[in-house]
Amino acid sequence: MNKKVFIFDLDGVIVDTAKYHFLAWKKMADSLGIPFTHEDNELLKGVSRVHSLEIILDLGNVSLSQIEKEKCLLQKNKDYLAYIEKMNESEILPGVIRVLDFLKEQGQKIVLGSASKNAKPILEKAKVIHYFDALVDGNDVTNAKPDPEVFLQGALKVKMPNEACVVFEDSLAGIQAANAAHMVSIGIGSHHVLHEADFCFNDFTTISNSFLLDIINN
Ligand code: B16
Ligand code: MG
Repeated sequence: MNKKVFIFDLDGVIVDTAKYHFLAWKKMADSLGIPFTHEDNELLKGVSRVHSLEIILDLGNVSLSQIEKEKCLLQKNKDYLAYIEKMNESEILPGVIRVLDFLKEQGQKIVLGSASKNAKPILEKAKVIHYFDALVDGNDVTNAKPDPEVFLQGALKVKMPNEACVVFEDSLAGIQAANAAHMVSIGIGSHHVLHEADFCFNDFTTISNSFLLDIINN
């Protein structure tokens, strides 16, 4: 049996936490008088917490001292974690469990590659942490996507070559990171946004077992 490593991004791939990031950032933006829309929130997908704050401040043409920024980041994460606290497995995106089960049955490695520093508690809340052979998250990396570091570390953790890795991602920066790592990139979401992906699906319900077998065997 051929063995591949399937690296899953978290937010927007396994669970839809973007709505909670939005609510927490929106509260902060409101407090600073910065207009912040759902469309603006799209700019933050796959982007680190610190960089997300910079993007929002730029949107509002607001500048803050380092101490004020730290305070905003702490409060935003506190508000975000309050939403995560109430999360459960009902928030896993459609088709994800079927694909995880199929890959496990096929003896494939499963790794997390996320920019989030909250990845572990989210996987625990969603009751999917047992599927993973290794986790790489925002606490482990110094260079954010589109830098390939997060995925390269994932391959290293399971001692497999980069060329044997397949990445599921919902952000363009994540697809670019997978391509830069010479891994197969599979976009989850709009083809229009994820046009640099090797393959693209609207969601996991449209990924067939035969497609996965082709990936495993090629
Ligand atoms: P945290 P992913 C990313 O996770 C999110 O897409 C992005 O919106 C968020 O700002 C980033 O994690 C950092 O998250 O504040 O929890 O550390 O998509 O790479 O799994
Ligand atoms: Mg994501």
